[in-house]
Amino acid sequence: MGASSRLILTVLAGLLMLVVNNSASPQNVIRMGVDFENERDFENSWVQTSQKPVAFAFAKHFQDEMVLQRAPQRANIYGFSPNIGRRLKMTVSYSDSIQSDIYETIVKQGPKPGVGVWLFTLNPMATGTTVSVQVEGENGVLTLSDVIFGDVWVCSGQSNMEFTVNMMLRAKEELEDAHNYPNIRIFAAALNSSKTPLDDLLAVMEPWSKPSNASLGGKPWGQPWNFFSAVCWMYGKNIHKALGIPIGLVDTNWGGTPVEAWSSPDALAKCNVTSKVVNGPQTNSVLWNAMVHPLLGMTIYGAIWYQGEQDANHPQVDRYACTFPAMIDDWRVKFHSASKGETSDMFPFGFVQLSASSPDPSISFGFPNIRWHQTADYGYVPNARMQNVFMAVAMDLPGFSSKFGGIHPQDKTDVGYRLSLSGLNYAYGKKEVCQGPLPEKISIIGDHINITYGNVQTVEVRDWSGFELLCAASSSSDRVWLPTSLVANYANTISLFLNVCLKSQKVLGLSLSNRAGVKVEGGFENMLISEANLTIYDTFMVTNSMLSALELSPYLLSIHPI
Ligand SMILES: *[C@@H]1O[C@H](CO)[C@@H](O)[C@H](O)[C@H]1NC(C)=O
Ligand SMILES: *[C@@H]1O[C@H](CO)[C@@H](O)[C@H](O)[C@H]1NC(C)=O
Ligand SMILES: *[C@@H]1O[C@H](CO)[C@@H](O)[C@H](O)[C@H]1NC(C)=O
Ligand SMILES: *[C@@H]1O[C@H](CO)[C@@H](O)[C@H](O)[C@H]1NC(C)=O
Ligand SMILES: CC(=O)N[C@H]1CO[C@H](CO)[C@@H](O)[C@@H]1O
Repeated sequence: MGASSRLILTVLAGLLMLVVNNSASPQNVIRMGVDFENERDFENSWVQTSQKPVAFAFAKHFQDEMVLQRAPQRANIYGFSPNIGRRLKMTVSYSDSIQSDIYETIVKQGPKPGVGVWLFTLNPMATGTTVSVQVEGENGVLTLSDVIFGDVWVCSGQSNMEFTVNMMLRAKEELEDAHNYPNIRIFAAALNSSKTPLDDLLAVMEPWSKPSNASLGGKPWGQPWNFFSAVCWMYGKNIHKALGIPIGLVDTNWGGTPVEAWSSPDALAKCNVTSKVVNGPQTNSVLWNAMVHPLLGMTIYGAIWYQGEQDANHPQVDRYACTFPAMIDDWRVKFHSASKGETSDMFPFGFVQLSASSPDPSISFGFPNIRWHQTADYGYVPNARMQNVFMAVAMDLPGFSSKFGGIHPQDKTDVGYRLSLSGLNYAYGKKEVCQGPLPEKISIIGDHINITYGNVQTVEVRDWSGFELLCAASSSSDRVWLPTSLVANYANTISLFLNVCLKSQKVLGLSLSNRAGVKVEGGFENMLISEANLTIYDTFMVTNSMLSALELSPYLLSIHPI
């Protein structure tokens, strides 16, 4: 917008304000919908689009029964109109009061000729407030009914996020229980891609609904990969039960897609991703364009993510350490800007660390690398690179015999529960045990090796067997995993027999069985740790992050109550 037209609009807005303030309406005039101070940010967020949403309409994800973001954030409601320059009036009516609030805004020129866009920013609304909304334009009235204010979470990623409630273990119990949570509302975007960023979803897979056997279980009944996401549901349900607040879940995910497809060109540029591979929904930025960009103006509380499998096999798997954190940064910047500052530019972002995919330790599919890179190579989150980011470990919850394939574990109950504990701790400031113990120090004396954990007072040992040491001679090909056992455990230290390795051998690694007694995939050979870093016969201290890479942490203190 040029300086002169900007000035004219500002004057016009002033006049409108006067008109409204001087009217004798009994309704409260809360706030002008157009906030000219943030105009430029908003403008920048509406970029070129191939769509022509010329009808007077809400953006597709504004529907009856939706959740809008509660106070202290202010929710945005937006849409399209052919009548640029036209004044719009929005009435927000409370379900429990005769009061209503009036808002005003003006349809602005959108990025495409003839396509106007409008946006209202509501007053902060208390938790649980229920309203109906009317937007009056020249061509009619748009309405939203049964809108409730709570926290809005976006759920994204690939197939393990797409994986539905009706595919999970305990599906029957979940579906039978669903109707008990009318203040959790669910919405799923359709699977669509686009070469250019879109301002509106192309289609909706599941309209905003209250949870029920049908809405959570998908239609037609039993069809997998439909709706609704099991991890998204379990996460939202646990947060709802813990805090008692309405929760809106916005499901936008697509199986078999890499992080690059969900990343804007800005995010990819940060990691020098320049490949121009065009391959359906795996193409760079196409899901960002069609399934994230249209949502940016909506005020949200946070996002959760379960993805990485598609990047594990990539020849440049190691760039995930850059692309994943860069995508999180970029989403935060863009949601913040397009929501006119209502969505935090550091909104909480939670993810599930990849589970094990094969019981054969020689088969790793690059999963250990991705697990490591999911933490920006720190081994834990939050960390200096990934702030306000939290995760759930899933390494010990594999689904080797899952009927949907070994990379799709069916136990989504535990994963969703762990992620919600982590979310309650990091996104809501509750004190929850949500981290496994992180090894801080390794010491060797004689034939014992001590591992001391830094972030816990006591380590609970559930099984004294199941430990293995990776013994290696000088040649790197000459390595063998040999069983060993605990000899003692002290408050936050465990002590293991070391002498299963020969005196001439180095100890390169240590592994622990999962709670089902299954040796999970992943030797230390797969990790980004060279032999030199792990000559622990010679070195008493190894860094925290290096040891976390050994994936010791999930096993000794399970956060799951058995
Ligand atoms: C859920 O819906 C399916 C399909 O309509 C039906 O077979 C099943 O009995 C329903 N379950 C409950 C608890 O209503
Ligand atoms: C978007 O997805 C829906 C649902 O799968 C499909 O019907 C529609 O054709 C898609 N639109 C485009 C433009 O791809
Ligand atoms: C990207 O390329 C530039 C220029 O070659 C280089 O300075 C920068 O370190 C690279 N960044 C990454 C993340 O590889
Ligand atoms: C292991 O830790 C225990 C408890 O702190 C200590 O008594 C023991 O000497 C340690 N052993 C080694 C080999 O460091
Ligand atoms: C983290 C760390 O100490 N890395 C070192 C591992 O060993 C290689 C080879 O000696 C070093 O180059 C790394 O700096």
